[in-house]
Amino acid sequence: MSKWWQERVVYQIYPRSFQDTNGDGIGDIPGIISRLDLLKDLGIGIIWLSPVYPSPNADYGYDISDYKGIHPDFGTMADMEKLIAEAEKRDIKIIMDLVINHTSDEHPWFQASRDKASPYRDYYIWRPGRESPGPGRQGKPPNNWTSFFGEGAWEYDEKSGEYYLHLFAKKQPDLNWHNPKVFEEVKDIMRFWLDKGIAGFRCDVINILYKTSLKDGRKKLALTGSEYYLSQEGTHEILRRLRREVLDSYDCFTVGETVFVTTETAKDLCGQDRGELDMIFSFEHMETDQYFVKWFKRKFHAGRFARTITKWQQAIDWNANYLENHDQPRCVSRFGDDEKFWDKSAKLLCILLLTLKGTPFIYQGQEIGMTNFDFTSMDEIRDVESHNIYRLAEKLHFPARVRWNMIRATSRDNARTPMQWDAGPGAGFTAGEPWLGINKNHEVINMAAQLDDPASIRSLYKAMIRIRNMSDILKYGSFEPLKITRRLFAYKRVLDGKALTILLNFSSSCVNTGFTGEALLSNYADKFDTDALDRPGTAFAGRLRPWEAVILKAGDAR
Ligand code: ISL
Ligand code: CA
Repeated sequence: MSKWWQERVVYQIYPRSFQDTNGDGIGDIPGIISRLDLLKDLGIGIIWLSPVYPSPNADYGYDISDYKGIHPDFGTMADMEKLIAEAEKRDIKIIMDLVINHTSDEHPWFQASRDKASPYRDYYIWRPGRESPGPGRQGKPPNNWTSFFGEGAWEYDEKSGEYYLHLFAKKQPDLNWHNPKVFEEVKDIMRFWLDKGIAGFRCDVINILYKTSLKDGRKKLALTGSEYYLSQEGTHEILRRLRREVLDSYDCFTVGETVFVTTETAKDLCGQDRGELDMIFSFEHMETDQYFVKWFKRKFHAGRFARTITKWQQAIDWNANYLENHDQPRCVSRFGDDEKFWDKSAKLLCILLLTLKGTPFIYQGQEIGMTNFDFTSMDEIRDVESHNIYRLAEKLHFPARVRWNMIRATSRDNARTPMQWDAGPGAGFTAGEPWLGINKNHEVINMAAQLDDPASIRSLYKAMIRIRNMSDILKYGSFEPLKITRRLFAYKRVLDGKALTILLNFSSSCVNTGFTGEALLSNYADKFDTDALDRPGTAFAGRLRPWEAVILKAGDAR
């Protein structure tokens, strides 16, 4: 009944920022291999590797120019094969990023496709300009769609005299999923990696593949046109066919990154009877601290956050749970307190993530409580999205201070600064000049400082991963909300008459929860034991200290 990918915890690696071994300032595959023992020690069972394929890096690997190669910055195919083998020795499976909504404009398919007579023309979505008075005249873009990165979604190509669609950066042309040849190419790519021993895929923006029409969309603040491509039936059909024709022949799983899904549309993408994806990343809990788009920040409200998590826990059989990834600001800076209660709030978020129902995904650095960056200007930012949005805000006459605050709070580079291994000048990440600035707080927040400290954030992650791996209640128990206020998130996990109650205080003051019982684990402990759930606990009278998180036995309420 249960599947291996429900029993294991996933760790996401953003290779560029994980571990450099040759001093070029860029993380590489040998660096990942050198850290496998440490990941094993943490207790993870699956690695999700963000893209390592050749790419001109307009979007750092999410613009792929060769799906069957390895970017020389990261190493060679032999390094990749060694990584798969070394991981396997340690019983760690690897899933790779599958980016098939778009390619790089430097992919040979796209280069060929710029020629109208090429057999590759139809691999992409080309249209003549509107109101263009004649051949060779550019005219206006074919429709009013806007891209995820804030610009228009069409780019004019001089060579072929037409526009191509790009829902992300202009160096990321969208593939044409109406073309059966595209489908066959992707099947071939998937088999190539599965045959090498990959255990599945994280499928990038997978619910926007199929565009039903290229009509003008209803004008919106962001993503005008999305009604023609979000979770369309054509996409469902593609997913079912990829499952039947490729994935079913391997012992693997898929997790889809699905944008703008509701609990209802999500069920169609990952419901067990659908034969599409095994689980999905949804975004709704990540949107609870914003107004409409992520650049308009709204004060974090724990109640709103907890209600959203609860809704998804109850609606979906098996969620892909996450609080961080390479696109999101650091969770301790966002949902916790990265100053006075840095340690306790990072630990509270650890307990939340590992006690929810579903597969937990931990992002590199989260296990030591890495925080948002401390950059001071746009010159230090590398992310294309941040630069596009900054320019757009400039066009809209937003004052410089407002623009910078938007970027500072939301930039994807917050999560992409190099991994903080130690307090040295290159943070143990590189002996050279890092491709992206290292947070100055690495002198305090780093792996070396936490590894042997039994009370560290990292020690709690290690203990909680083992506890979850051993606990059927935490893996398979139902999720039942108990109480949600502005500060308190209380829920129960129940299996075969046994229960655990989880109490989380999302505030810097004390909270009376109204729950009493036997506390098995608290983030205030000075060491974290993996057998915490099996030993007698201590009496809990109902009061949580600032940012305290407690797991109670049986869940005796009131
Ligand atoms: O960053 C975002 C969330 O706040 C989104 O706009 C993001 O671009 C979207 O979730 C899609 O993300 C994925 O596809 C992009 C790539 O830039 C991201 O890194 C990737 O995770 C295009 O491939
Ligand atoms: Ca390197």
